[in-house]
Amino acid sequence: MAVEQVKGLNGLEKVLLKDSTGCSAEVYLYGGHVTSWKNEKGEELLFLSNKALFEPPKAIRGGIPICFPQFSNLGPLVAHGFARNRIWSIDTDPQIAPTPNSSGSFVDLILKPSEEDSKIWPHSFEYRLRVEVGPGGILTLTSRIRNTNPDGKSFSFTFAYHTYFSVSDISEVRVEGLETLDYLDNLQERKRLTEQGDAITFEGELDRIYLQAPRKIAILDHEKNRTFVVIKDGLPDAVVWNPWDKKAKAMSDFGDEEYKHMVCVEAGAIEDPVTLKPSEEWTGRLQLSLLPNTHVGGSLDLPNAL
Ligand code: TA6
Repeated sequence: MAVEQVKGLNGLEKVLLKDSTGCSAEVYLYGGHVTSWKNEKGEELLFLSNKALFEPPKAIRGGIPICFPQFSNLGPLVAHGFARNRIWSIDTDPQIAPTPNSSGSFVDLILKPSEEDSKIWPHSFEYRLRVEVGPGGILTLTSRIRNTNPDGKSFSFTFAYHTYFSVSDISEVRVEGLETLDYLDNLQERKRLTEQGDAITFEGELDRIYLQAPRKIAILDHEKNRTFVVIKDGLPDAVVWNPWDKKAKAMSDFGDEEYKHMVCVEAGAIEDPVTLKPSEEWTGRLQLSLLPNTHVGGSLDLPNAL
C-alpha cells in the first residue's frame, strides 16, 4: 500500500495510490480529479485526452471529473458546476473510520466553498471525497456532502461522476444494464424516450441520461476482451456519452479521433436533485472494477466480490 503526494503536470499537486497487488490510481487536488486508474499489469483503464489542459480554471478532459453542485446546464451555474474547477485539500479530519484491514490505499480530500463560490451558489457545505484503490484493483470514490448552512436553509444539488473509460474501439463497445429504461435524449432537447435495444451500441453521437438505472452497469470492450463494471450507490441515474466526430472536432482539448477510444458512463443524481437540510449528509459511492472477459450478459449477475 502506498500513498504519495507529488507534483503533477504544470506543478499541480497530485496523490499517487498503489495497492498491495500493484494496481494504482492518481488524483489531482485540482478538481478532486482522478486522472489515472491502472490494473496490476500497469494498463491504463481511464481515458485522458492527449490534449487535456492541466490549467485552472479549465476542467481536465478525461479521468473522472466531479460534477457538483450542478450536472450539465441543469441550473444557473457553469456546466457541471464548479467542484471540478477548484483546488481541493487533503482532509486531515475525514470523520470516518478507515475501511477495516483493507489491502487498498486511499486518500481523503475536502472541498469547502470560497467567498467567491458563495456568491454564485449561496450555500455552505463540506464535500469529503475518499478515493481508494484495491482490494483487487477496485477503484472506489465515496462522496460525502454535508449542508453546513448556519441559517437553517436547505439546499438542493445535482451530481455525477463523469467517468471517461478507455476503450479499444467505440464501435466494438456495448453497454449493458440500461435496457428498457426511460432516458432523456440530450440530442433531442432532453425528450423522454424508452431504450428499445438489448444493449447500447455506438454508431454516432450519443448523449443520454438514463433514469432510475440499476446498481450495476457493464461496459463490454470486445476487442480487448474485458468488461468494466460500474456499481453505484446513492446515484439513481446514469449518463452515457460519446461525442463522435463532429463534437470531437469542436472540443479544443480533445483529439479529433479520440472519440474512437473512449466512452463516458456517468453515475449520477440528476433527474431528482438531492435536497439536504442543515447538518444532513448525502453519500454517493462509485465502484469501478474490471472483469477479464466479456461474458457478463443476462442479468449482470456479477461475481459477489463486486
Ligand atoms: O455528460 C455528458 C455531457 O453533459 C455532454 O453533453 C457533454 O457536454 C459532456 O458532458 C462534456 O461536458 P464538458 O463540460 O466537460 O465539456
